Amino acid sequence: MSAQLATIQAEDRLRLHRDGAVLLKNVIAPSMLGILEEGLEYIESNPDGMSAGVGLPLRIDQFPARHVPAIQTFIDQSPIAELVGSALEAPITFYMDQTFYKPAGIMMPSAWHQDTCYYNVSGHQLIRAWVCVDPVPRSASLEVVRGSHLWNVTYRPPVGMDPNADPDGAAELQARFERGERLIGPEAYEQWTYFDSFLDPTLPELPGIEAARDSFDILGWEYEPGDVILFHGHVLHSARGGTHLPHPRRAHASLWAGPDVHYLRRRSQAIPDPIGLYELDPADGQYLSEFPEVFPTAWAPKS
Ligand SMILES: O=C(O)CCC(=O)C(=O)O
Repeated sequence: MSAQLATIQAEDRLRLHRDGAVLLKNVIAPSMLGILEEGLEYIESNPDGMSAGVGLPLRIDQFPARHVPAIQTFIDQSPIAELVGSALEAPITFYMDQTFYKPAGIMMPSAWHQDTCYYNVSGHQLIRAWVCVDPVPRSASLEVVRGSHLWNVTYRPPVGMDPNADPDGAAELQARFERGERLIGPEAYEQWTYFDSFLDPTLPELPGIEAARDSFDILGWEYEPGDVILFHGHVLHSARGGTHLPHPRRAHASLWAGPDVHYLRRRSQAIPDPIGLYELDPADGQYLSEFPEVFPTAWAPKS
């Protein structure tokens, strides 16, 4: 990391573990942001099977680093892995990444949700690193419900097939789950949408946070390029819509896992497993570190 950039401090760790999120100021160099911007622009005009929101004012791509070399370079060469590992004070591995591309104009909201329920993993050491190449006012930036990562509740993802609207489809998904299948298979890499998944009726519905904002302790920040927001995979988070921006809001979010993160087949799975994991057929409870060919250590504390 170059000398002028900031590093993780004890206070940052405290905020991440206590509040579920922390804003790190001035930790990414402009040259790295330039590489990320190149990747974000490339993917915007080169959708693949995992570009769920094409044509909408919110484009979300899954696993973009797989097919965009500039984004892979950003993951490999930016200080993100070191920042996340230093925050956890533990070895970490890369799990997956996403891009959130909102064009200039009125910003689309990103709905309140937790991240964990979308993926076939569980554990307390799941950390997101959110980086935007554009300045973002508080009114369009990421926000979290402070401390909600410690509520010990997994809410239903706000996307997927509604069992009330399609009882036969839901019964089939339920039967497949009971047979021990993953509900999102590797074929999703060819063609995928958020609506292929199951609006798991066994999980509690999300509280109506947006309609009752004053009832929740909502934490958010003005964001400047060079900053990183680290947040816990289980924290409730969103980005507000409605604000007009004269420039796009182009963000990349990577998900990193520490030693306690293990496989858990979920009925609410909405995002495919990392592709290399399918053929290894993990069992519930197996740690990601048991699959080093898919999850090599990206950063570890010096012993
Ligand atoms: O950037 C956004 O609007 C939402 C980001 C998000 O939900 C995430 O990184 O998990």
